[in-house]
Amino acid sequence: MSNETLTIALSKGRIYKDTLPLLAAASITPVDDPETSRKLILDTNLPEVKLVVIRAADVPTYVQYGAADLGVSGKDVLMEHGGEGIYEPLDLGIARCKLMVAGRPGATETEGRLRVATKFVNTTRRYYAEQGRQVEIIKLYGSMELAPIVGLADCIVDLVDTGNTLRANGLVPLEHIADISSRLVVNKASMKMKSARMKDLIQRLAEAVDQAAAAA
Ligand code: PRT
Ligand code: MG
Repeated sequence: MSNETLTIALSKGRIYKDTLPLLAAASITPVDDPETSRKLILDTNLPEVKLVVIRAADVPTYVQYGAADLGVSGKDVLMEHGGEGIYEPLDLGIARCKLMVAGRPGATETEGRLRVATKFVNTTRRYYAEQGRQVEIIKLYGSMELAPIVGLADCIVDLVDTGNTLRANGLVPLEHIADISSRLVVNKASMKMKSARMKDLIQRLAEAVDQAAAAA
């Protein structure tokens, strides 16, 4: 996109919903609704600001390669991506949850090599490597909670918010890996090339986050 444009990458669902009020406080309102529109690039009230709406796991990649100048991404997704080519200037404090090991009570007390099902393969490998524990990691793309029930794995590494999903499946949280919230991420080259406008937008979003925190 043109050098005049600032492109912000977002995912549908909770990140979009929670980012909207922060954008509004920074005087940016989308013209189209991504939940109903089939457009992948959404116009905003500001002609020089566009939104691209993509899968959550793709946001860091768009920002890394400069296809988007900025993005909003869960810390879980950033930990898994690795953060190459990306700055993370601001914790937006939205879409909070915890990354946890979960399973049946006592599931991790096994003698043998632990089998861990997750979509967070890199983060899980790092977590157990730091503890010097040998585990077998089984990559899944969703519904991790099913894996211990059907004997595919001893435990899972997944996001937990209320804990209702775990409880409904007879599982409990066992180990806390990380507190998760969504972060503003920015492309390193955009930060240099479009410095003034990027800094202005980051500053406005930071103020919006402070106001939201003060109101909570
Ligand atoms: O759904 P899709 O495959 O398109 O992508 P996604 O799952 O990455 O997107 P989305 O919108 O579901 O999640 C986007 C981001 O929201 C995540 O990357 C997290 O940073 C954040 N977030 C916050 C959560 C949750 N809370 C959350 N509870 N993401 C997922 N969950 C899921 C969790 O995986 C589990 O299945 O909700 C379930 C647990 O919730 P509780 O309340 O029952 O504990
Ligand atoms: Mg999801």
